[in-house]
Order: sequence, then structure tokens, then C-alpha cells
Amino acid sequence: MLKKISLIGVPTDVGAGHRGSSMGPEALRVAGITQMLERMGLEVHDMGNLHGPANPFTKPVDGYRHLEQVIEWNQLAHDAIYAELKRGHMPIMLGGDHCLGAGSISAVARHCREQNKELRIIWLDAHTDFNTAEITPSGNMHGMPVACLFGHGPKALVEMSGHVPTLEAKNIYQIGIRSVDEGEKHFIHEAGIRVFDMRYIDEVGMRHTMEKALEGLNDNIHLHVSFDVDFLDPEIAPGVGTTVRGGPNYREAQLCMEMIADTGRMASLDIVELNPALDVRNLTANIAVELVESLFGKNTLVRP
Ligand code: NNH
Ligand code: MN
Ligand code: MN
Ligand code: MN
Repeated sequence: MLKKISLIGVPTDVGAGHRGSSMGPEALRVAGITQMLERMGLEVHDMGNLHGPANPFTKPVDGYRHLEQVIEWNQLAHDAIYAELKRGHMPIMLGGDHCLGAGSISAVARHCREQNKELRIIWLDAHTDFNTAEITPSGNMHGMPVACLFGHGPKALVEMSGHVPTLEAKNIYQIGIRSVDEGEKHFIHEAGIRVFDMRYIDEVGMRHTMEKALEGLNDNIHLHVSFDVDFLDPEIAPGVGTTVRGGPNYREAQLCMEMIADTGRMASLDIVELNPALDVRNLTANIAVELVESLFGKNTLVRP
């Protein structure tokens, strides 16, 4: 089966505390994401970049920084991703900061609802991104997309998928978590989200962790991967705004990606938080592209 991929660049950093993730889409292209996917036998349609509001770089108002711009960019991302899903393409969102996860996953959820499919999100991140205006330490909305998808946040984001809440605990597994804000801790627990944090991965290993996260997949499940590049240990991926030590190393990250590839069910993908302004010779972009290659099954051998 020839899979048609649509790359959608969403060049913004309005949800982040640091400027620079707006350059992410171009850095991924420079790192050869298109050529890599073509080598994997996929048909790639690079849709170019979306155009949205500039980053005013102002202070938070009532717990939200750049609320208006965040909503606008998310609506643009939602519409573009939904259109690609609708014509049977697999969308890959080139972010942009992770506030865009709200729009991207809202589009995927809308599509699933129409197709009568279940949705499973694999959220690869150092952070749970479950803040609200009340509990956020920063006002940065890249720390809030999961809460929005669970129905907590500004109306325009909460309602973007056409159904509130967009996600429930059964729809999401978080992997690689190692930075959770005080308010988030209680809130995440209340929501019942399965969080496979680094402590869990240390204790049982990446293999067992991914077996759990991928268990019970079937034809009727749309698998979406939201890959926040700060999931990776900063030693291999320094080019992100919010580095947190103690993340998966190269091999652990690759195993994670390979096990997702083995299921053959990934149907949409976000690559977010890559910040070329903080990177070294495009190293992090190159690593991200290599890992996405594994996500598409590069190292899949016929095993005995
Ligand atoms: N939790 C912090 C905040 O809300 C940091 C969030 N940063 C991220 N999330 N990069 O993935 O401000
Ligand atoms: Mn994130
Ligand atoms: Mn993160
Ligand atoms: Mn960041």
C-alpha cells in the first residue's frame, strides 16, 4: 500500500516561552524529512507552511499568554490537518510549539468521530502539558494542550473538535514525563491519565512501557503520535526551549519509535518544540528526522 503523506508546516512560537520554534518546519526540511520519507517508499506532499499572526511577545493576561494568536494558529492547523485526513492522506504537522497539539488532535478526533474510529494518542514529552490558566506557572500555552483536549481551557480550543471533551483518559498514554508542575500533579491524577514517567521507564524498561501503551490496538483504532522533541534527553537533543535532564537516550527513543512502527497503525503525527535558535548545527533536527525514520519502520527486519 502506498501511503500518501502530507507535511504541514506550522511556523509559530506563540505558545512557548522562548522564541524560535517558529523555525522548526524549515529546520526539519533542511534535515531532509521529505527525502527520508521518499526513501521509505512514501509519496510525500509538502503543503508548505501555514500563515498566521506574528508573536507579539507580551506578558500573560489572566493566565494566558498570546491567547488570541494561539487560538488563531490552532484553528489554522486544525483546518489544514482535517482537510488532509479527509482526502485520505496521513498528516505530519511540522511545528511550531506544542500548543498546536490542541488543534492537531482536535482535527484527528473530528475525523475519527466521522469515521467511527477510536482514537489513541501516544504523547511523547518531558511534560504532561496539563496546565490551565489557574495553575500554570508561566502562562505559556504550550503547557496546556492536553488540558484543553480534556475540556479545561479557553472555549475556542476546548470546542475545536466539535465534541467536548475531545479526549478522555482511555484515549491517551503519556511517555517520558519528568517535569510536572505542582498544580498539574493533582489535576492529572484526578483526570486518570496514564502517565508512564521516566521513573516507570527506568524501572520496567522502554520495551515493557511501549507494550502497555500499544496493547489492544486493532483495525478500528486511529493511532496518533504527538512527538514533543523535548521528550529526548537534552544530551542528544539540545535544540528545544525547555530541556529537562534524564530523558530517553538515543537507543531508548529508537526502541520506542520502532515499537510504534511495528504496529503499522500510526495514522497521524506531530513533531513539535524543535527550536533551531537553540540548536547546534541542526543536530536536533537531524536526530528528530532519524527518529521519525524509525517511526516509519526503518529498522524493521524480518525477525526469527
Ligand atoms: N510545564 C511548563 C509550563 O507549563 C513547561 C511546559 N513546556 C513544554 N511542554 N515544553 O511540553 O510552563
Ligand atoms: Mn509538550
Ligand atoms: Mn515538553
Ligand atoms: Mn518550549
